[in-house]
Amino acid sequence: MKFMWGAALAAHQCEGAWDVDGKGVSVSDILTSSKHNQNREIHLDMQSDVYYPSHEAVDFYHTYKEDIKLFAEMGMNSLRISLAWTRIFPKGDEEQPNEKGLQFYDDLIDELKKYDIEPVVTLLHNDMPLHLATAYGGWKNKKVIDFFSHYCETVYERYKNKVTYWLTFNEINNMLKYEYQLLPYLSGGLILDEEDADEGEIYQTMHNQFVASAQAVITGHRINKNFQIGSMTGFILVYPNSCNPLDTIETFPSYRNLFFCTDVQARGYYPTYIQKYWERKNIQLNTTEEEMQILKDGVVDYLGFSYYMSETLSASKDVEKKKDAAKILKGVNNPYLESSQWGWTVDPVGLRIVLNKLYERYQKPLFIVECGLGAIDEVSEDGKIHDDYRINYLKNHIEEMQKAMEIDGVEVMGFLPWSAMDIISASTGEMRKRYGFIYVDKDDDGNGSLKRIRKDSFYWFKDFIKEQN
Ligand code: BGP
Repeated sequence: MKFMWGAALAAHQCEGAWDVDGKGVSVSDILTSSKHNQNREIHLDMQSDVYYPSHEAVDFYHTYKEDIKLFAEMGMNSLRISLAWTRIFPKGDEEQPNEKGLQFYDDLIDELKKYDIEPVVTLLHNDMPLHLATAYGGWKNKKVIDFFSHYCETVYERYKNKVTYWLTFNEINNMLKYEYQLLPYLSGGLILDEEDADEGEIYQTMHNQFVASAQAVITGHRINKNFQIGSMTGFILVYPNSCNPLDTIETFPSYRNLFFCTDVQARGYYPTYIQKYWERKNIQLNTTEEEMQILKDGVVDYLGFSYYMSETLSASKDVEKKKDAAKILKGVNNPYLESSQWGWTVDPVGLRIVLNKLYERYQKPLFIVECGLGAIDEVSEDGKIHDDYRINYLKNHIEEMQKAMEIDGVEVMGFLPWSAMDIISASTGEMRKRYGFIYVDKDDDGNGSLKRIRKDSFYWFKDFIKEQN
């Protein structure tokens, strides 16, 4: 396969059509937008006066043909999509799949193939069936592993001759950012009380996800030995604030939270540092020998990851803490880096460092399946969107990736920036936090024609991809 130049999307952020053709309700369908609340909130009662952005999103469900035509015009040779589990098994625990849901993805994948765009398919991207969260407690319940396995087997069988590249779960490591309840909810279907996360429960939930992910790798390889199945980790690079050795020690927990996930998925066992941590915290996971064997047998073929930013940690208590809107970043301000309008640091060199760290550790192919700049884009008087800031962001990140490949010898499969077109932001539920190459006319109140407009970055990426061929 040649290098993959494309972009990424996720079903619940772009498709809309949340209750169409038999689709069930997913955990992301009952979240408010931060327009109405500072943080996104879970509304189990489905109040109709609260605006649920993913209900319509950017209506990709109905517009995918025109949108894919635009992606093809850009010259993309690949596109990361995700399947909405709820289109295929509306509640998650059914025996029989919903044919209309399966057919939708058949049509979508065929449309991509028509333009020689390789689909890279995420099996679960933050939208598990709500029923599995409310009736079973989400991923902390091991029964969910079996439901997920049944879902994976169904879609593998259905698309085995059309799809080669798969990603199992999106960013399991987000479970550990439980100060922000939204993340364990989206990732693990855990409905937590404020400030009341039980760490043991978080790790148990992750363990069940790792087992399900490894099982998905095993099943996938049985169904089609050519499948390439990867993990997907949200990678935030961590720097020590100074050359004080204690600042480096301060980075250990953050690194361990990241590497413990990639270690399990790429090596197939829990590293000693995490076992020691559990011992200290008196955390006892419920695991079986069979599950540990599944982890071993189900190591991934490649490591997918998202990269947006880095954070800087200090051992000193007297330094001012950096704050970002979604409470995702920890640590202190880094004077060498600028930040996005949402407080996410912009650190292209960090991408080269991440690629090196991952490759040194695993010697497995790496795949950048998300990277991008969330910004407020304005339509200028000339009707165009002059997003030179996004062009710079992407150009700089690509340059660093190329250094990692050419100078450092890192094996990279592709670069799929976030996002192919403007879609709903996962952390804030907003439309105004835009990442796309294609502008979508919709505002945070849900108004707008949904018209698509090519941004300057669209033309830039088109030319860039052409030069690579
Ligand atoms: C990743 C998620 C995506 C995405 C992206 C940008 O962690 O996998 O779904 O949305 O972050 O984040 P946001 O939309 O919150 O700006």
